Amino acid sequence: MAPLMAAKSLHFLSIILSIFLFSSAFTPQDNYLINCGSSTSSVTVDNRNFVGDDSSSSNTPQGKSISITNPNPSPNSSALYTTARVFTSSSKYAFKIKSSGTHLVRLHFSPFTSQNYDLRHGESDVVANGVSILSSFGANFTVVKEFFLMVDKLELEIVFTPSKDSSFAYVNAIEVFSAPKDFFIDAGGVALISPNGIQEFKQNVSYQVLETVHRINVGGSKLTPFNDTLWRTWIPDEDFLVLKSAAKIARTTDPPNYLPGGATRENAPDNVYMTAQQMNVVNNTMNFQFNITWDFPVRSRDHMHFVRLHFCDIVSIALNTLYFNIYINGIVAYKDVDLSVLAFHQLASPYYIDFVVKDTKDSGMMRISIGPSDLSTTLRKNAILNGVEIMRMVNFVGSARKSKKRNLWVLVGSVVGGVFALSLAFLAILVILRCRRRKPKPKTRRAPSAGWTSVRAYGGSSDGTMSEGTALASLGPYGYYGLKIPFDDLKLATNNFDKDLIIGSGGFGMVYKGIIGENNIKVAVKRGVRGSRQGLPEFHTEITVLSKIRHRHLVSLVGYCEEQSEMILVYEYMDNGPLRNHLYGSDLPPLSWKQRLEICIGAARGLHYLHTGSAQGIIHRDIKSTNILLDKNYVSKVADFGLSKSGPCLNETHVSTGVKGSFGYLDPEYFRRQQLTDKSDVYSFGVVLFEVLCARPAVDPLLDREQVNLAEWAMEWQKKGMIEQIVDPHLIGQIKPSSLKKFGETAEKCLADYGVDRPSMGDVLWNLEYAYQLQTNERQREQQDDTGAPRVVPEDSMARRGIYGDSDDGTSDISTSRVFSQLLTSEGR
Ligand SMILES: *[C@@H]1O[C@H](CO)[C@@H](O)[C@H](O)[C@H]1NC(C)=O
Ligand SMILES: *[C@@H]1O[C@H](CO)[C@@H](O)[C@H](O)[C@H]1NC(C)=O
Ligand SMILES: *[C@@H]1O[C@H](CO)[C@@H](O)[C@H](O)[C@H]1NC(C)=O
Ligand SMILES: *[C@@H]1O[C@H](CO)[C@@H](O)[C@H](O)[C@H]1NC(C)=O
Ligand SMILES: *[C@@H]1O[C@H](CO)[C@@H](O)[C@H](O)[C@H]1NC(C)=O
Ligand SMILES: *[C@H]1O[C@H](CO)[C@@H](O)[C@H](O)[C@H]1NC(C)=O
Repeated sequence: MAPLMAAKSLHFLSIILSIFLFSSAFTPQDNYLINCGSSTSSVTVDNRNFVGDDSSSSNTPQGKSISITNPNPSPNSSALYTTARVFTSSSKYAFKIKSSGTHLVRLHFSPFTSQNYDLRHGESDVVANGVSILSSFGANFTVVKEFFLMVDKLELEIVFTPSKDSSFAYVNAIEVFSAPKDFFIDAGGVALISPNGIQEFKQNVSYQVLETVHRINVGGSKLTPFNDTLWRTWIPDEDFLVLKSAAKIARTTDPPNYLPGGATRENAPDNVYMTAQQMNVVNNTMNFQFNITWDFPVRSRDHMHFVRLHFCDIVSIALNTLYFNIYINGIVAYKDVDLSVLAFHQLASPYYIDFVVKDTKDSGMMRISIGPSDLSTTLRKNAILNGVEIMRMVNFVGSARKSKKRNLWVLVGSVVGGVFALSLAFLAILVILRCRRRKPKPKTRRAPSAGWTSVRAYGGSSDGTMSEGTALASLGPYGYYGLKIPFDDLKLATNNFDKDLIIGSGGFGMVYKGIIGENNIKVAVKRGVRGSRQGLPEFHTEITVLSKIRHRHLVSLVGYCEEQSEMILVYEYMDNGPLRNHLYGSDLPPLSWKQRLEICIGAARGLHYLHTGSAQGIIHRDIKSTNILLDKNYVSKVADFGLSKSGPCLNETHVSTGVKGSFGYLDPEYFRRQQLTDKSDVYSFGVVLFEVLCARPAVDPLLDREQVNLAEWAMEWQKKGMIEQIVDPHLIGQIKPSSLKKFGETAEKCLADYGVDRPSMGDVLWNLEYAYQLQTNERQREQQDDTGAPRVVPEDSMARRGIYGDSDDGTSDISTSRVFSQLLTSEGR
């Protein structure tokens, strides 16, 4: 009981720690919060301190202005709104900028009447670093205007000028602060939705100014600055729903699984991802042919908008069951969205997709719909949406305008009209590189092996395509010397990166199926997002690591291409895709117990080789069932070394780069020691073993609390000696009790809390082989094996032929001999 409790509390601790690690509050590098017209040194609003801007402070604007105070402040209203600064001519606030990049600018307007001014009659023209962000702006009630703009200089100037119809301008409060890094990143490839359909914008217009128009917590309640990581306000979606009865609110109480590469808490707070609208399907026989539609008022004609849609699959009970379409203004903007793939094969993992929308009509609305995809099965048709942000693309900073900047703020009133027209000529392409999402693929069909859409799916095959030899010095089967492959050949191999050939997507970019060389050999071509800063180190790591190792159970690198800022890795093709797809969440036939054991043994062999076989001792760091791929003969291979690090330098690099493993597989010891070791791989592999046995994801947030985490839940049953209770129903009656016992014990040892208590991969391999022997009882056949070296897994013919030379390091022979002798003496271990 005590160990169980300890394990549980440890697991709980690790959850707390992981929440802590992933959620350290955002602290902007530049952070100016001004309480305009106030002489008070500081007032605290939503946990932030706003400072006054009277003449004694460093924030005083240059130019003619007056501080005024509301003689009758409403007790309800914010402390910020009891004072205002009134400008009777152009006045300028100048903010020193420490960190260049996107900044948020919020201007608060809350009109009141003082002795000399009725602020309801004030109208402001506002220019920020030469860009007109507001023109003739007046308000009869409190309004907060929010802008995102790139500041790449040492100063941000905000100039207030009375509009030509008014004698004064005013403002109550100003916020200027740095946006989180990578909030918007130029990388090209965002979809532009217009009445002409979808186009891809290749222009790189990084200096766009965005004005927030709508920020919606779909299915949820109003969120105030107090609740939001960037002090934003989110409002409910109800009033925008065209047909309320089409939608039904979905809610979860579990916090979202923020994953590296996905959306962050800064993109939207937990509460946005914990609620959604889904299709209100009244009964199971009902026709699913309907959409959920929202209409958002916008300035439509001649305006462009940036739209960010937030998703988090809190409705599915299994992966790869939810497919839906997104329509914007009646155009298919994204067909067959598969959040399981986009969000790294985890449910309840936040993600978002960006669009640029252009409307030529004057409807005054932007219509966003979601509806079921043809890919989903009738029983599970659904569509969800968690959040919407719509931002008007205000302007651009062109070089021509920059040169005229000195006069600009005087002339701004007359310039503004032309600016709106001009802005049409410039398009913003704002992509979150971090999430590396690609533009929507309206015509993309899923590849025939539909499940083969792992985040970092690629692979090799063991079917003999390598048997011609890939010695680096000789002409390989692909017709190349060495590993470099010309870009043109890859274009040819993939039909110019044909979308229909996409077989996977994720972290690094897209994965295409290709046919290469004179022998028409199938390959997987992993093309990095161009200009991806984050991908480059992983790209080089992968080339370095993979080019050095050849092993039957490790995915082989065929070659790479680093021309014209392309980063492409080419692997052999793995016909049967990731192991996970054969376990759950797809229509693939279930694997037999014998097959599963063979697959686990193969993967263990590959890992064992990584840990011990090469000179450096490589730690994989991201072992999971999507990184174990199956070739056409169901031989398993470990894939994805992009995250691998060799042992010795791990400590420093790791701490500085943060958690890179996957949720649900991560070594709990990581939280104590901030360090991953080869025993961390053993832990992750233990989770995979239980995944194989129970055919369910490592983390399934929609299950009951005690079942959410597979490691925790399976360990409980294993320790009670009742593991058979949670075995995949497909395996019932197939597994011999002795084999199950051995397998369960092996997985249990892998999941020991402390690395030192876990077996080495060599021991794991040995025990799995024993479990296989107990299942198949193939003693006679082995004794007949005339080589005298009994094999328990399918014949390793290539190693026999010496193709992989000394890479296949012979440890397998040692371990199988041990198994053999153990069998002969009929002892357990
Ligand atoms: C102040 O709050 C009360 C209660 O919440 C509300 O009835 C009243 O209308 C509010 N007054 C103003 C001026 O907003
Ligand atoms: C505010 O109200 C005044 C008079 O009450 C009106 O003249 C003005 O147009 C209104 N302004 C806005 C922006 O609605
Ligand atoms: C948001 O913050 C307010 C306090 O301002 C709090 O009362 C409310 O419960 C919070 N809402 C959520 C959803 O966290
Ligand atoms: C359930 O579906 C049937 C068949 O489409 C339909 O006739 C019936 O009205 C539905 N029930 C409800 C409550 O909508
Ligand atoms: C959903 O909306 C789109 C765009 O208006 C439309 O083309 C499609 O037919 C609708 N789907 C259903 C099932 O009504
Ligand atoms: C586009 O953006 C990249 C990265 O931000 C930058 O290096 C490049 O100079 C930009 N190109 C243009 C034409 O602005």
